[in-house]
Amino acid sequence: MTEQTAPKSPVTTEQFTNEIKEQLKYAQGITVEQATDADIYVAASLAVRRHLVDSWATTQKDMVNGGTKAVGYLSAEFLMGKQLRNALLNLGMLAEFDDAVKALGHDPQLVVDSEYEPGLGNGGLGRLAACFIDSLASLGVPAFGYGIQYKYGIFKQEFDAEGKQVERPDYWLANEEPWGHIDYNRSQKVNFGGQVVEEDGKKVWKPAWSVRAVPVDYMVPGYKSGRVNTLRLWSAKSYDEFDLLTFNKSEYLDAVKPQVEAENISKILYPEDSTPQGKRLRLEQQYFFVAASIHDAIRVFYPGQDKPDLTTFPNKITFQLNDTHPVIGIPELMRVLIDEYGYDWDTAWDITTKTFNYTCHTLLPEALEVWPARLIGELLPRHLEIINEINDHFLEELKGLTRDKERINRMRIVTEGDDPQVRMAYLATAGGSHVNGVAELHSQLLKDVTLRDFSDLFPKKFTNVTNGVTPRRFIRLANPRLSNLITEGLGTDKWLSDLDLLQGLVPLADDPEFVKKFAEVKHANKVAFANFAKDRYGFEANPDTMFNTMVKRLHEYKRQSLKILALIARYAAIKNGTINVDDVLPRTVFFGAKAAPGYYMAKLTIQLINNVARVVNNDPDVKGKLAVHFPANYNVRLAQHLIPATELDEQISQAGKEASGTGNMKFALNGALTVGTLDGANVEIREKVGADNFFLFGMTVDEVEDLYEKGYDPAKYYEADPRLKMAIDMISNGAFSDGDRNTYAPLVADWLTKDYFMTLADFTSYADIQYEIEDLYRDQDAWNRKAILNVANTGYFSSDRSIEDYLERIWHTGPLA
Ligand code: GPU
Repeated sequence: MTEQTAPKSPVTTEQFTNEIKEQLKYAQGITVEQATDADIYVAASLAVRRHLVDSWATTQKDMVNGGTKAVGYLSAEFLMGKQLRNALLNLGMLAEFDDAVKALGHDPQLVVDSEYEPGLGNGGLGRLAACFIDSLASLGVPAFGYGIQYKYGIFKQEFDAEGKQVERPDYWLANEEPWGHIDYNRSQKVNFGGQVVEEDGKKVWKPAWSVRAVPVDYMVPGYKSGRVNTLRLWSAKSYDEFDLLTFNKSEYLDAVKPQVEAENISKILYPEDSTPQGKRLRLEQQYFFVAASIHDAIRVFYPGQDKPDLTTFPNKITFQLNDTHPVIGIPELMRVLIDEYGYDWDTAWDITTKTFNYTCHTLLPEALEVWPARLIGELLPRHLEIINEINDHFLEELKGLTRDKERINRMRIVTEGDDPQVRMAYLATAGGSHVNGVAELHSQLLKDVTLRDFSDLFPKKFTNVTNGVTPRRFIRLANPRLSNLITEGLGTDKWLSDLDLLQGLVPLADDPEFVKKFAEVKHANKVAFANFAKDRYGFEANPDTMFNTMVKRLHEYKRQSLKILALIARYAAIKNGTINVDDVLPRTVFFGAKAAPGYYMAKLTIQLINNVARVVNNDPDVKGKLAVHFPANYNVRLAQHLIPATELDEQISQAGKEASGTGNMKFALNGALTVGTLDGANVEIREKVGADNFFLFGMTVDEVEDLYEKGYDPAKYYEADPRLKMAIDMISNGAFSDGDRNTYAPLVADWLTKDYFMTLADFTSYADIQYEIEDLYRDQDAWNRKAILNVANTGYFSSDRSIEDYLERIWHTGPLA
């Protein structure tokens, strides 16, 4: 008997069937006979939503009245994934849903599939925000996620006949969207432009234009906590729906112009990842959602009060800045406190610094946002004044802490010169209580390198919170077979809200019966993925080969090029007989990656991967030994299918460049082994699972630094390893471009002359470790034992644990009573 602690459904199948029928009839005006899968999806979602409403209302009430400080997670991205099954899981209604939908004559899978995935994020940063709000709700901590309801999410990726990435708009709101509730009665006014004037010795901002921020609320149900939090995404609307004056002059198009311009603010998610855009519209977006959120929090926590005592604000809510995108919130809160509520500078600064905390998600210096002061001045003139004043006060404070003038100068929030720049990471560090990195190594490097001066003078501000992922979506929903086996092995399903319990599986790694079952689960997942891939993408993947996956944004530092070079080397070796075909371990390699539309090298890498896949998959010489697939448009849904089927995961960034990674955690928790560098959270994963159960290769951070210092010459590595030479030469000779030698010339030239991320220097150790990997894989029992130990020892990487660390180290709050 296993202990079942999962939530119990509030309804019977029959009741739920009737609720769906009611929604169809009254909300949609559709008969059961007329209903399509998509109609059933909408009806079921609306019905499910009704079961959350009471808890949502009590959670809000308890939050405002209860005196427990809330968390406001300010993030330009929330990459939520599909909502329906997640809500069903948290309500304990998965089975009732399946049965009700069947009773109505539909296939539950098709109904669930008709939900269109909201892609309101780029990658790791946005998905982390989604995991965090899930965990906050599951821990019963009162919280708001605050962001933007982009009309167009991350682009839909397609590949053209040449294998190049083509971006298509993702107009997700063209479909009925039952989860978001638009609340016109709680809109906020957000101002832009104009100038600052003095009136009675006071600074007064006279803005030139305003946008109406309308909240769209998503319920965030906790697992087993009985709490439902709010994700409040702002949508931009115009105040001048229709300019009558212009219209009367019958200039119809001009009449709607202000509306079009205002609504542009929330029109599109910037598809940049780890590379800031520096565009005016982007700054408008940032200010838009942050200003609306701050005013919203004041409205929520001081209802109906004209003159609230905002010195208590930091006891009501703590704002976490998810990277630098919301940092304009610091001068905004200062402005609100001083200009709107009449506080003096010092009081306002005290409130502000107590309210904000900043999470940094990168080590790439070029990824830290910097805004031209001139642009801020045009859009937000009062904020620029305040930022300059913050800078002045800060420099004064520094003079009291150090005599090192150069250091003080390096730490300027606003740089000097004709075209001063505002460094948002510095503003965040100065204007908040805590700064955290997202993995041990990353936080250490932040202190030692990126924010060294700050950590020297304000050591107490700096801390680490290692990232995590939600086990509800990424184990229970994505991998029901493994979930059942874990519950069976542990004798309880409690691990879903206490992931450290996975430790109990350690002894089972030596139980042949359990190992066999684990192997069966993995194989069944591979078969299921092969079917899904055949159906969705039209390719055949052989489940009797090793499934080896690299999924993440396409970026040079992540080094998809290392993987593709090693793969080409392997292909070449089979073809020219360097390795005997019979000795080759059959492998199927999966890639998934979007490149920022303006990132030339990344897009060329995508083209190369697609063409390697084309050549390899059509070559009879390697048939059954090597296959490469690159399903387009990697997203949360594809992750949920592919991760559980993967046996070998690639985390091969240059050491010191990946802040954390979160895919690495999802794979380990789903029983894949990792081949990886000592980078980001790989370091901690390896510590937890044990060095024997992790394939480590490549240079360390220190070795990378030394090599940069010595002078790195990639051509030397090309000459030194014949496998690498062979792979690069094949590309140069047009093997993957129908004989054309120019197609990939820019990639090859970069590798041989620059190779900033040292792909070539790590090639040999990466190619060598493949033998170790394959030897182990040949002993399936030994492999599965290690895979089980990965599952058993990675409970630490639950986002519940991350949130507990934030509560203890940064937020100093907890669950509602
Ligand atoms: N990350 Br900066 C993004 O996804 N986008 C960004 O713009 C920046 C960072 C990622 C990091 O690259 C990744 O290592 C980390 O796991 C993730 O944020 C969440 O912290």
